[in-house]
Amino acid sequence: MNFLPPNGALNGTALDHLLRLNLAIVFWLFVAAQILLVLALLRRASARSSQASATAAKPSRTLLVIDYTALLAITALYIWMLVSSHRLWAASREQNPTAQPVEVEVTGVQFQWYFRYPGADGVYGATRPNLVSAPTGNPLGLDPSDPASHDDIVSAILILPANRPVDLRLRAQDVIHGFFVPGMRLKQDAIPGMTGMLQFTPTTPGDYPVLCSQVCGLGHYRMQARLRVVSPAQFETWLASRETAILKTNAAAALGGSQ
Ligand SMILES: [Cu+2]
Repeated sequence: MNFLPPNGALNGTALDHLLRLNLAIVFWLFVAAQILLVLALLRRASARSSQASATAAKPSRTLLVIDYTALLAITALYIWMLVSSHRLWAASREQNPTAQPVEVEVTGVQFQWYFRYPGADGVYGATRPNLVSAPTGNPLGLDPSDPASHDDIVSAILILPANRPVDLRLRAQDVIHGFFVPGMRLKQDAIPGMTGMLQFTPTTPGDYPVLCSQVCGLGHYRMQARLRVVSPAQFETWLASRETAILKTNAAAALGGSQ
């Protein structure tokens, strides 16, 4: 039975495996706990009905040893679950150290996701909260006085090349949003005033929904975007076309300003 959406990330299969294993472990622990609970109730009921003395109902030494051994085993199991999941999370960073990562900044705003690419200079331009103005085409508040901001690409769709590691910077403008891409097995909160980091490697081209997993306001239900994984060549073409469009807009603005 597969209850998960199709996976498009490099470490998705390992994450799915760990998720299923952890679910199976906690399921059987739950079943065992219920059985023990019922057995304890039955034992107490039979002791009462046979009018046994209080000493007879006392747990034996063997039972105590079994109890503490089980407790230690369960603690060790939980520690193993914690360590194995953390190791897998950390491994996503080291999967392909030779390939140059794609850098994208993700910003959550009520009720929209914005994706910013640093452009040809590889540097994110400065942003100022007082310059934020979605109606005039500056939803992130890019500061035009910072030259590094001139080639920054702001997009409503997240386009990424297949088989290249991705470094995401997570930000939020207003409230806590949850960046959630089920198809990439990614989920992390975007918190105002903090920059979160997230790494993954998309492998399978296609479209994947980007959701918000935190109830962030009345429009939370429509806070959806799209991740499109394309071939490296298609990605470069898209980047170049966006760069050209931005340079044209900048040139037109400069011309308008000088007149
Ligand atoms: Cu949200």
